[in-house]
Amino acid sequence: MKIVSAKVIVCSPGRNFVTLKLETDAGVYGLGDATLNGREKAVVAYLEEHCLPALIGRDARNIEDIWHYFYRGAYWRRGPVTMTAISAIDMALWDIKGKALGTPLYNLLGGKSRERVMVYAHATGKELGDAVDAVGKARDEGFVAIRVQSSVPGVASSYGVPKGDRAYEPAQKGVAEEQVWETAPYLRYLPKLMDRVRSTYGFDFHLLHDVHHRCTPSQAARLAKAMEPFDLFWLEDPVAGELQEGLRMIRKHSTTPIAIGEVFNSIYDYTTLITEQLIDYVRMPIVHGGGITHLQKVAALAAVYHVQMGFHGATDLSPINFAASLHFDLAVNNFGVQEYMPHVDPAFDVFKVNYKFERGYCTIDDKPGIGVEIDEEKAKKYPYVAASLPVARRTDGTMFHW
Ligand code: CS2
Ligand code: MG
Repeated sequence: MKIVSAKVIVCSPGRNFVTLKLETDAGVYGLGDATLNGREKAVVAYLEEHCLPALIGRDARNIEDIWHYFYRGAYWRRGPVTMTAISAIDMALWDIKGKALGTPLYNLLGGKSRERVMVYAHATGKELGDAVDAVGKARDEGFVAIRVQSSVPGVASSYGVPKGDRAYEPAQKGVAEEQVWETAPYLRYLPKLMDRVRSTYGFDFHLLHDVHHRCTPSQAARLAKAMEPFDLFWLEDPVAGELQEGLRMIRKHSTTPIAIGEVFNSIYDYTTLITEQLIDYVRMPIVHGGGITHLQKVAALAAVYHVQMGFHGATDLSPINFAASLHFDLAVNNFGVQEYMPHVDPAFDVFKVNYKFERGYCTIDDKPGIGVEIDEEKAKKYPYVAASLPVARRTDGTMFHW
């Protein structure tokens, strides 16, 4: 089964998405998500200049060999752009394999370990009261896992709070917006927010929070300990994860479960974190972490150390990635939770999806492969818009983590 054509489809139905389409001489084609928020065109160039020509003529059935061809063959190892390109190729090849065999992707990953996938909602508020109300709304919608974020009094801008009434989208047109952040008021504020949530709604649902890389290891250790009375399902990205041993400090002081790695892109970002049991959940998504082939290896290593999967699932990852994540989540034994941010309606004008949300869980149908289709004519209606993620500075102007 030879690959006879390969192309990249860029569109912006509500936000930018990059999709790879591989077609074979058997008339079967596959789709892969290649979206990297704020760096979309870098991945497009990487694919078009350095991958697509080398894909033509290859046997689409040889997924493992093609993965290593583009990983080792690049010579320059890893990084988000390279690994997102490899992820898209890998997803498209698994999509082809499922379609060629007439079976949904989860069947190729060991079949179902569960019938549905627990997902978590985003509950966000400009003020503490709004955030608490948003938790109530998510509970009314049936979510059993809810992430809560809010603005921080005295801090100019906080992660995760939408502007106006629009759906949350961090990337804004043009050059990066410069936001101002301070961690000290956040450390004082967060326990108040969590206390209000738990005292309002109790403990019969999973409560999550995303620190978004903004503590030092000692601050994170202090925060994780302060969270213990609120029984979090996880505290996400407590520190910038490049320094894997930085997580040791947190583990020494707290039993609050830790999730990390939405900005990671290979198993090597996790080796210390997993083998020293410094984390509880893997966040690295299929679209940035080397695809299904590589995430299988990550999940297997994680399982040995009692670490579970908790894929990133923000709306800046396309519906193709979300569907692939659901297949993966259905199959792995060490599944934790799946992030679920519904895409805006224009996205579903372009992407025809095969999954649905129902009272706190997602299910996916038995279409062969990943099962999402792209309407290329509709995609042309939504041209690419250059956009950038914000940057963050401290109040004295020092560059910080966004
Ligand atoms: C966040 C993301 O969903 C999350 O956990 O960390 O919203 C992240 O900020 C965006 O995906 C960045 O593009
Ligand atoms: Mg996050």
